[in-house]
Amino acid sequence: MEEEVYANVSNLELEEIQDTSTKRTTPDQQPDDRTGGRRSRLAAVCLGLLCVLLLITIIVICVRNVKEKEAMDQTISSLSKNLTAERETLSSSIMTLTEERDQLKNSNKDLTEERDQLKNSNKNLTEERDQLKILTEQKKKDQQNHPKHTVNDLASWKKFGSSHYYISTEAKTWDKARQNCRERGADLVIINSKEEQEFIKRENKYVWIGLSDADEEGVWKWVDGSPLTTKYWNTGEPNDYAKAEDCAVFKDGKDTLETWNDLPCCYENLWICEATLPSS
Ligand code: MMA
Ligand code: CA
Repeated sequence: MEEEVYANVSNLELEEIQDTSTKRTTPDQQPDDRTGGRRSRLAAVCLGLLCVLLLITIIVICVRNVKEKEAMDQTISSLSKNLTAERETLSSSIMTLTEERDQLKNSNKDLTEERDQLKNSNKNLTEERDQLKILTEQKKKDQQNHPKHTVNDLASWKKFGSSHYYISTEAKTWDKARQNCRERGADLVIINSKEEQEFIKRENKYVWIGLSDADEEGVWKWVDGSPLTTKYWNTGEPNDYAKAEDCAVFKDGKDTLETWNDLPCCYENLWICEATLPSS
């Protein structure tokens, strides 16, 4: 039964199919079918062409992309090379600068030490100089207070009162004469009594004495700085002749006790030194 039913159905279907195919191949419908076939072929060709065009476009884009990527890669690698080189240069110059800085630090340290040493030695030298100054002053004073001359020297000096007197045998200017007296631990004579004036007059010598107004015209002072009180000026003296006479001389061959005259200090005369013995 079942088989019969299936067979009937199959027959029915077959008939239907045959009907349809008979309908399609109707002679009235033939030109339409040909045009449709041509169209679909044309469409297929167009589609194919489009596919080819698309493929070509895709290939072109791909090639271009690859080329661009290559160019970009090259640029990047050259940039990175440059940067690496620059970084190396910079790091080497940093190293050099660091070394230089360290050297400068070192030399600065050395110079600071040197400066401190120089400061120290300057301080020491200044102290030494000041000590030497004091010693020199002291020596000068000692020389004045304790004459250098020995007993033998003194034999050629003339004693009067508590002083010894030396009369030179050569002539010098007033300043040089005074210097010579000081070198002998004495100074040019200071006459501060009538007895002393008489004593020197007896020597009968034309000699410089320790009296001058070189510091202030008309103000006569002895070499120890004391002012002139007891005076033995010759008549008309001191006259500061030609406004050029600031040093006093003791004239010989005078009848009176007034024997002094003022003369230009640059004249060369004998001189007389006076030394006071150390009190001890
Ligand atoms: C004169 C007299 C002095 C003066 C001397 C200078 C001879 O004396 O004027 O006072 O000092 O000349 O040579
Ligand atoms: Ca004079």
